[in-house]
Amino acid sequence: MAAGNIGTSLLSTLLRSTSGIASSPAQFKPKKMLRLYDIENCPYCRLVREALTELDLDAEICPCPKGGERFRPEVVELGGRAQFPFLVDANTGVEMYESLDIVAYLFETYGRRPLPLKWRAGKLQTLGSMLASAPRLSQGMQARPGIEPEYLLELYSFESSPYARPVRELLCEMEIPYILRNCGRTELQEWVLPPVRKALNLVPDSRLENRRVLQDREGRVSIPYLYDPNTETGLFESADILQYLRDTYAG
Ligand SMILES: N[C@@H](CCC(=O)N[C@@H](CS)C(=O)NCC(=O)O)C(=O)O
Repeated sequence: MAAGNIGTSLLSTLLRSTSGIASSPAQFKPKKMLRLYDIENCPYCRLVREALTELDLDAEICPCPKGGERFRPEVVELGGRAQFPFLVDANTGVEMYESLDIVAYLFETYGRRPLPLKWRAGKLQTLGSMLASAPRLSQGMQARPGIEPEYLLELYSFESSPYARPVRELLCEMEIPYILRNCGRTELQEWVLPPVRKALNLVPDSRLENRRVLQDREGRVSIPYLYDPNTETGLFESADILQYLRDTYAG
């Protein structure tokens, strides 16, 4: 991946340095997958995805970039207006706008714990998220539709990963829906970069199911990881994933 691309992605990560990285899994997991109508570089949507990472909740992401026609009409039909994020929870029948309300809802319904202090200063979080969106300019904002896959792709990601962000941006621009498999960090060893981990033969014993699945399936955990059930392809490395998506699903 181009150095500038990863550089600005890293800057976004640093600007939200303590958010969307570490997980403290929700006590209660939804039976049916949550669905989030989302724009990757929307600062409000970012807050919801950060909370999903922090609670270790997976979600089906329906990308709604500006100019997109694949999922935006569904939101207007369900909620009455084109505003994002929009959460649909088939477990409780809840459908809601407003990022901070959604975050509070997720902590209350699935976290079953008081809203962490930082989330109570909601407006500050929104401001921080706006700063973090700035370096990425319009990446992950405007539609460049790709072919819609038959089965949902699965992306193993955590919100603040500078390498996962460009992948989510491209999926958003191409309006490719996917299952966001959250892989936040719970162990100290997970802060060690994968190549160093490999050299030192460190295998963190994660508490998170997604990380365990990845370790068992592929013998290592490195984020992002994309699994495409349509072609039975599994890929690490953001540059390879971006190339694969363009080669396979460009419109
Ligand atoms: N107060 C709302 C603001 C949401 C908002 O303004 N989202 C923008 C995207 S960043 C939007 O929906 N714009 C309309 C559009 O993209 O068509 C929240 O926190 O969720």
